[in-house]
Amino acid sequence: MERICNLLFALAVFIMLHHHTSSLANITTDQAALLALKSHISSDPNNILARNWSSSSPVCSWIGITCSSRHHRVTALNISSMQLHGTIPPHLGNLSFLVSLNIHNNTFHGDFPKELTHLKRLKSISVTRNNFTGAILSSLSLLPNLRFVYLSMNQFSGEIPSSISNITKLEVLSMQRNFLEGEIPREFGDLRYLTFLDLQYNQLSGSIPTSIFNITTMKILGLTYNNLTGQLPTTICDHLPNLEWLCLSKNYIGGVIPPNLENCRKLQILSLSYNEFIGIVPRVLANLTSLTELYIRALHLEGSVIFYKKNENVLPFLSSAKLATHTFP
Ligand SMILES: *[C@@H]1O[C@H](CO)[C@@H](O)[C@H](O)[C@H]1NC(C)=O
Ligand SMILES: *[C@@H]1O[C@H](CO)[C@@H](O)[C@H](O)[C@H]1NC(C)=O
Ligand SMILES: *[C@@H]1O[C@H](CO)[C@@H](O)[C@H](O)[C@H]1NC(C)=O
Ligand SMILES: *[C@@H]1O[C@H](CO)[C@@H](O)[C@H](O)[C@H]1NC(C)=O
Ligand SMILES: *[C@@H]1O[C@H](CO)[C@@H](O)[C@H](O)[C@H]1NC(C)=O
Ligand SMILES: *[C@@H]1O[C@H](CO)[C@@H](O)[C@H](O)[C@H]1NC(C)=O
Ligand SMILES: *[C@@H]1O[C@H](CO)[C@@H](O)[C@H](O)[C@H]1NC(C)=O
Ligand SMILES: *[C@@H]1O[C@H](CO)[C@@H](O)[C@H](O)[C@H]1NC(C)=O
Ligand SMILES: *[C@@H]1O[C@H](CO)[C@@H](O)[C@H](O)[C@H]1NC(C)=O
Ligand SMILES: *[C@H]1O[C@@H](CO)[C@H](O)[C@@H](O)[C@@H]1NC(C)=O
Repeated sequence: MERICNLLFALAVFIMLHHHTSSLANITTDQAALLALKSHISSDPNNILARNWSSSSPVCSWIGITCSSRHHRVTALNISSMQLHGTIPPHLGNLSFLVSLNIHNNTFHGDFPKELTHLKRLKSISVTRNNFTGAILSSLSLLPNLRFVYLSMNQFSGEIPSSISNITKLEVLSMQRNFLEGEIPREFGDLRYLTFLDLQYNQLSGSIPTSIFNITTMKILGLTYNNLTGQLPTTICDHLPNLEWLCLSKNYIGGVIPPNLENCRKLQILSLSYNEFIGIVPRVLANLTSLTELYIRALHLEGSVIFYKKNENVLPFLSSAKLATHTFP
């Protein structure tokens, strides 16, 4: 009983505090958060923020800041490509009206503060091309409105949290060129609006979860340069009517190349090189009329490299070619 009461009390305090902070927050709160960010920037070689983000001018006129006219609060922060070096302070989590956060192509480093999960209105986050380290926050799943997540080209490590599958509106997830390992969470199959999944250049292992091939909205699936094993399902394209790019080169995927690929009618780029496929290149791939690029490199194929571009009708020749069991020396 006592335990339950304590929990109820804690909950009540939490609700009060939450209510308290959000009702009193105003543009002054946003200004304080942005000035905290400014003070965490150790290098600003072009003096962009140093000159422009001054408390004597209105926050909404600062470079990279967009405010909503209705609430007069900061809705977008875009300080991309400014050669800024620094860390992200927890205060950024106080920008409670923020919808879009774009700091790509700077050299921010350190951890991603967990306070960013207070940004309940956030739809889009881009931190591509920075120097962030540490694990991908599993608590990103607490941001119910996220649709676009760009975390590529950093030094994030550890496993991909399966809780990301709880971000039900997610459309784009880009985590290329980090140090992610472990398996691709099979729960990703629950992401019913995902169109773009880019996990290339990591160290992911295990087989590709079959559930991924059930995401009918998927357009771009990039998994090259990982340690993926297993085989492709024979029904791979039964539920992928919109797939345009399937990039799987440089893994350890074996078995045959499924003739079912023919059913990905919109496929433009198919890259399968440097895997452990055996057997033949299915003749039916010639039926893929949208295909502009095909990469299937295998040792036992003539010239070793196969690179097909539209209008070079090499597919009939390929169809009977034998693929080696080991394609990379
Ligand atoms: C913001 O709220 C504080 C009190 O919490 C108040 O002192 C301040 O004047 C307000 N600022 C604006 C711009 O409304
Ligand atoms: C800051 O930059 C914005 C956008 O370039 C500009 O409109 C504004 O006048 C600048 N403010 C100051 C104080 O320099
Ligand atoms: C962010 O700012 C950059 C540089 O000013 C600009 O090119 C880009 O379009 C902006 N992005 C967004 C989403 O506003
Ligand atoms: C990154 O920022 C630098 C410096 O502002 C700029 O020269 C470069 O074009 C940017 N690169 C990308 C990919 O945005
Ligand atoms: C990124 O961090 C690594 C070490 O973690 C460091 O060696 C490298 O210089 C950093 N890069 C930049 C551009 O700051
Ligand atoms: C998704 O959220 C629900 C409810 O909060 C939770 O029970 C479940 O474990 C979460 N799923 C994952 C994969 O984290
Ligand atoms: C990935 O495969 C390479 C080459 O086989 C190996 O050196 C590396 O340890 C593997 N990494 C992981 C995380 O399994
Ligand atoms: C994929 O979808 C089909 C039909 O909607 C279903 O029968 C199958 O269980 C799903 N597979 C996975 C791995 O989710
Ligand atoms: C697909 O290709 C096969 C053999 O290459 C051919 O017989 C068949 O008619 C084609 N199907 C379609 C729908 O074009
Ligand atoms: C919000 O950010 C925290 C750090 O996460 C600060 O401690 C608070 O002072 C700040 N709140 C306001 C109203 O600025």
